[in-house]
Amino acid sequence: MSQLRSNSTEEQLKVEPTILRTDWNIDEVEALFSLPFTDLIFQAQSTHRQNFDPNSVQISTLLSIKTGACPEDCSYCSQSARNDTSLEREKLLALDKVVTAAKQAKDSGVTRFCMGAAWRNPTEKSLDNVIEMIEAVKNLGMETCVTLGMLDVKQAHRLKKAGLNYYNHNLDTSPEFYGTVISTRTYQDRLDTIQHVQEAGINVCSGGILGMGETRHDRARLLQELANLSQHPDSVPINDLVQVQGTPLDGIDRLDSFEFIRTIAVARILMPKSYVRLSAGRVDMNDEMQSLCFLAGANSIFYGERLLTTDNPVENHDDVLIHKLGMKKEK
Ligand code: SAM
Ligand code: DTB
Ligand code: SF4
Repeated sequence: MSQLRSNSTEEQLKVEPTILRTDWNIDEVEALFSLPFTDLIFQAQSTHRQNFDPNSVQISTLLSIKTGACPEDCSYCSQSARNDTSLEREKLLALDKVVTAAKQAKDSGVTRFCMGAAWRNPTEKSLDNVIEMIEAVKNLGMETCVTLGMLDVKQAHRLKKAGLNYYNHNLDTSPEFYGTVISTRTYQDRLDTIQHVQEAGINVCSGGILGMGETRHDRARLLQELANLSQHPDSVPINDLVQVQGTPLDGIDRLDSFEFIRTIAVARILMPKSYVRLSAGRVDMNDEMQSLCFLAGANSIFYGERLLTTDNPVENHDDVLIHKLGMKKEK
């Protein structure tokens, strides 16, 4: 005979109607992380179903428009001039190359095109060039996203005027762990850029990287910081560290898969209406793990065989997985 659930379990599984909170305290966030795995996934999936079509996945394609020689010292990054990686540097791409790549992405069903530049921040001249790219990609009928480093208020407004849809700027990790990963830009600098983007009326894409040697407390603090911004980011990329030879973080112990999935689930619960993107690191995840991430509330991926400088699953593999799961690409 099946056993009846205890009242306390019933309590844990009760899903409240969606309220967008920006006042999460760390004990609440850590309590979510500590739930039994199936209870956590159940709660995340229930939240997800209240706010999204659970079988739909948003897809974006990335293009590196300026590669390498970055003055920042992010210890995970292939593009920092301080990291001795084998990456070939490239100046800002010509407009026609960007348009060709965007057209290709559009032909394979992608609706959002994201352009990334290895800058600490854009100069006014380089922003002029990026604005031309944004306008050209928009003319193809695609949504645009860029990630260019720090922005001041005026630059954020210029991008808004150009019609930019999303700006990606990650917090990367907790404020406490941050200093062990990057020293050339402060956490507050990142918060300031996000605020400038939000105030200009551009959708914010902000998340972080897991598997850099941080603790569960740091992962909880990262999500708490994101969820307690004055407005939740519209999209929250959760990256699994891609270990790149020549970077200080190469060779670090990989994060346990269940801990990664738990982090996705907690992000979904804290930020119920945000797209949670299963971002870098998918080449090292099997299909079952990615499926659990979708079950935990991830509903967006980068699609196409390159991220910025590293590999991503080939399109055909993602198409087969999406089909196998009975999911569809969001239009
Ligand atoms: N240079 C700009 C900046 O850092 O703001 C924009 C591009 S940067 C490559 C965008 C984001 O990619 C970083 O904030 C980081 O979260 C993520 N990223 C970079 N290298 C990564 C890696 N090896 N593994 C996982 N995520 C990575
Ligand atoms: C984000 O959070 N992940 C993307 C996007 N925003 C720009 C970048 C991932 C980069 C992975 C390492 C690389 O390919 O260089
Ligand atoms: Fe430069 Fe961005 Fe890489 Fe940091 S993450 S080194 S800022 S390209």
